[in-house]
Order: sequence, then structure tokens, then C-alpha cells
Amino acid sequence: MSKRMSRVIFGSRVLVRIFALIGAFIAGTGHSLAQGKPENWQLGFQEGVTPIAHQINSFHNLLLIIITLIALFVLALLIIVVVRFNEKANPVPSKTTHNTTIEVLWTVIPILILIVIAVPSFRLLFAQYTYPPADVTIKAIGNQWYWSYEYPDSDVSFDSVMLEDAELEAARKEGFEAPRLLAVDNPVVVPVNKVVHVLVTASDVIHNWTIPAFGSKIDGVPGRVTQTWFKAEKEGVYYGQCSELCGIRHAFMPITVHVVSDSVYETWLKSVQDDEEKARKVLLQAELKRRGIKNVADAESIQLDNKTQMNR
Ligand SMILES: [Cu+2]
Repeated sequence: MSKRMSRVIFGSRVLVRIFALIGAFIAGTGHSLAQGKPENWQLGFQEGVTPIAHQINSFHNLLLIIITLIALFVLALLIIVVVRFNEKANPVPSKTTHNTTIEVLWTVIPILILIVIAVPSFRLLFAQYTYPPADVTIKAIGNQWYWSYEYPDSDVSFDSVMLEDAELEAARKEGFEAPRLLAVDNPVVVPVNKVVHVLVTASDVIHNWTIPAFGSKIDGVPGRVTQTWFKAEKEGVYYGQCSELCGIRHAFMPITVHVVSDSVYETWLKSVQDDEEKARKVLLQAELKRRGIKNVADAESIQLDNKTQMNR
């Protein structure tokens, strides 16, 4: 086998491996991941559970393909230059300076690529900032270093503080999943398949309210109200973190959102202000049911108010 042949074969094998890797990467995004939180060795984004998150994922996958093809193309050009136009292979270089065809091509093709990118990009941007009518409105206030929440339509408000290690143990014994650095004492609770508007602001410095699985990420700026929206399609617990450097405990002001059925939401909303224990139990019960756990000592069954179920 000639040197050149072996080079070509080796090159194509590497290419096949690279494509296989890319394929695995794309296939890895979107499923078989832990829901609502990051996972060890995770590739790609967390599974999206809102229309916006789906759109972000597919836009990301499109960009990944385009950028990979461009990188491979440039790499191929570099390799050709190195092999064919080094001093040994090409001792007398050509003095060509212009080639109209190729100059038109390297102007027009990038423009076309940018147009292909611009269409889904603007579609996503408009979708993120087109707020469907709200079913539930929440106000999230960033503080150094915890979040406060208000449900302005229901006179509900509370602080949401990260659980320290000892508290995590207690929460896990109770039956909550309680991942480290992500779980909080008082989570946000919203109904599934409902449009939720989150009004975001801050009391001291800029914070950022983020839930990756919702595709929600927006700055909370002192003295201003910004807004994001989501419509979670799947019950579950979703975690996020403050995503704007806000001081020494920036990494320790996570966000926990429980997406629950209408009846659980109603029960929680009614009890959270004056019967914290019941509010906690109803969330725990929903979480245990979702995770398929039956025997946790503390998880008493709670009779959901059927009337509220009918009214929603
Ligand atoms: Cu912050």
C-alpha cells in the first residue's frame, strides 16, 4: 500500500469516528437523562419540558451540525495547504492574487449559511418574548443569597433558601430527592400544562432566574421588573441556579420548581401560607408517586380536595 493510500484510509477512518461521536452526541441530547437536573457525564442539554426548551434544543442541534461541517471543511483546507503547498511539494509558488469566482463564493455562501441560522434564531427569540395569556403569575425576587417568591393573585409569599448538608439528609429521609446545591426549603410550585409568567426582579444586585429544562433564563435587575414565561408539559421537580455573578454565595441560591397536577397545586396553594406541614406533605406525596416510591414512613396519604379538582 502506498503512503498516500494509507494516509487516505487513515483519514477516512478518523472522519468516520468523528461522525460517530457527533451522532452519539446529538442522540444523547434530549433523552435518557435525569429529568430536571444535570447528570454526571451528561452530554448536551437537559431534557426540555416546555415549547421554548424544545425549540432551543433543536436550534442547538442545527447549529452543532453547521459548525461541525464548517470546522471539518476548514480543517480539510488546512490539510490540503500543508500537504500540497509546502516548500518540498511546491518549490515554485504561483503568484496568483485574485480569483473572482472564488471571491464571490466565499462571500455568498457564508451569507446563505447566516440566513439559514437567522430564520430559526429569530423565530426562537420572538417565541421567548411573546407571552401567551398567563394562567399563573409568580414574582421572583433575587436577594443576596436566596430567592423570595410572591403569588400576587393568591396573597402567597415566602423565601426559598438552599438546604445545607444536614437539612438535605433530613429531606431525603422524608422522601424528597433533595439533590445537593439544588434543593431549597420552600420550592416554587406550578400547575402542569399551564402558562406561568415569572416577573423577575432583585433587591440588591443583579441575579438571574434560570431553569434549564424550561429554557428560562432572565436577569433580575434591582428597580426593574423583567419577565419570562414557561409552560411545563411534564410533572416533575426542576432545578436551576442563579446565573448572574452576585457575590460570595452566588453558587448557593438555587431554584426549585415543582410542576404538579392542578389538584395538587390547588391544595398546596391553599395550605402553604397557614398549614406549611400540609403543603409539604402534598408535594412529597406527588413526588413519591412520580418516582414510584410507596413506603416512606412519613408519607401519609392526603385526601385531595375533589371540589378544587372539579373547579379547575
Ligand atoms: Cu444571585
